Amino acid sequence: MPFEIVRNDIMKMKVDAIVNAANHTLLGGGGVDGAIHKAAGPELLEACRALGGCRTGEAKITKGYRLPARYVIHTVGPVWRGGKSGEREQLLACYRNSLALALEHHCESVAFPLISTGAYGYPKEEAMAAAIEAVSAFLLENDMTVYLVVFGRSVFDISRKLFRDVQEYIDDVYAEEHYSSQAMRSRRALSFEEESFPAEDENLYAAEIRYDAAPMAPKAAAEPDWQAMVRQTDEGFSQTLLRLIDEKGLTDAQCYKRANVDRKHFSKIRSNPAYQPSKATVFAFAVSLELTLGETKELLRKAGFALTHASKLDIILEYFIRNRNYNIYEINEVLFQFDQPLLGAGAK
Ligand code: AR6
Repeated sequence: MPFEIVRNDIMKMKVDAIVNAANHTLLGGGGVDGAIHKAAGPELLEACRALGGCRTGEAKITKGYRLPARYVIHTVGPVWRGGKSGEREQLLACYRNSLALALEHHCESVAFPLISTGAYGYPKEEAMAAAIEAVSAFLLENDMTVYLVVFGRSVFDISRKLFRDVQEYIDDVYAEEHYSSQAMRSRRALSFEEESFPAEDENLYAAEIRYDAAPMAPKAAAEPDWQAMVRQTDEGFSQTLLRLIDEKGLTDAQCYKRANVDRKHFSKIRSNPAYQPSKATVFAFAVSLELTLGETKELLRKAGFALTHASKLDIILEYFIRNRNYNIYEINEVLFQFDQPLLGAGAK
């Protein structure tokens, strides 16, 4: 589970380190800072006194004392002054420096609050984007499980335009699905009455057929390689995945990191030709390999699934793949907002 966005109280996270949104003094305050000091006990304050404060963007570490976490990483986020005073760079530095300290202390899991988005006034949408950027860059180079912990649903405010676009897409596809199933029902009724389909009724299926025939990989003009095709038909999910990784010129590590899948999970897939992934895992690899919609359907089929417009998860993924947006963290933001399972992180 390399990166997960969770809705929780950071104090409840069972991780090696939690990050504190502190101030320059490191001597406690309100918000997350107040809650951490209260739960960790006076020993934390003692340890913080010895640190001599902390500058904006920097990070310092103490033990967790009475907290379940072994460590607290204290970082000082920027105060929002309109965005033209280097706030974004400072916020990115908070995440980078905190993660570097966690790595130095051999932490396998870290939980961050949305730094600066409370008392310091940083707009949540932009703070979330910066957090995602810093954490995902770090995870491309390092193995760690990182949680971004948001407090309450309204805090999780994804890019409004993206959200609106996805919502419109879902509405359109649902409408179309509804129309198709109505058409299907009337057609079934007809067939029951007449025992056969009138030819002119075929266009009732047009919408569905058009979807199924959507973008496939361009076909080569040359004779098909039948042996290769037969070989590919027999392939299971794992074999297909490994072949695609090679074809796309990726290493295994690049592929599973981009899929937000951890190494252990990937090696299970690798070593078991009969591995049965969840649908979300198949989508995670489709995104990491930047597959077309046609290729995605094929990979789903290998795992025993079909792309369906009856599922929001499928429609959302279809939206991103059609728009060739393969940013898994952005996709996960949207899935989170729509209460759908996230890709990679924690999925089978
Ligand atoms: N778990 C997860 N998130 C939380 C929790 C919690 N228990 N409590 C609050 N948040 P803030 P800042 C969210 O104000 O903006 C302190 O006084 C909260 O909704 O804690 O960096 C320090 O001493 C918000 O989205 O930190 C500093 O003086 C986010 O955590 C100053 O506040 C951060 O809110 C730092 O301000």
